[in-house]
Amino acid sequence: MSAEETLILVKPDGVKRGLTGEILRRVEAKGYELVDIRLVEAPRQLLEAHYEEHQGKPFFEPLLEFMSSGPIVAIRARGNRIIEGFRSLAGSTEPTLAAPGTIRGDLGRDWGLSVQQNLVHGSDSTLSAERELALWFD
Ligand code: DAT
Ligand code: MG
Repeated sequence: MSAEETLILVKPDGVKRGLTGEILRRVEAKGYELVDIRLVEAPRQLLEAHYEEHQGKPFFEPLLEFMSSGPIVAIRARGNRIIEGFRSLAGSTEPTLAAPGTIRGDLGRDWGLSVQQNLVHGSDSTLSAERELALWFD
């Protein structure tokens, strides 16, 4: 299995709470390579494209509003099976249910809002990694 790349985002809640360093530390400690990194105030158009699979769902507007609420740290990272591997480091979508030891499980919780503010995004397949990296880095 050869190395692949994924898109990791530290979402506005993670940046605001000063957790960018802790999140990067976990990615690096796992042995993944940071290839590129940028701080982005994401325009709506970018967020709509990024989350196109969720258009029409009840949390879509709150999600875009949340993702527009502050800067995002976008990371291009590389490693063997990193797409699955980072999803595993991140933990499941709902921070309340995410396993201890994961980013969401250790550092996140439910804020009682209509959208999950769960600190990070990670691409979920090779296809979405390619698509998302092109959106955020090209
Ligand atoms: P993930 O970020 O784990 O890949 P996803 O792609 O299903 O999860 O959803 C994108 C984001 O939308 C997710 O990180 C938080 C929010 N979200 C998803 N499902 C939700 C729900 N049922 N209620 C509130 N927010 C939700
Ligand atoms: Mg997703």
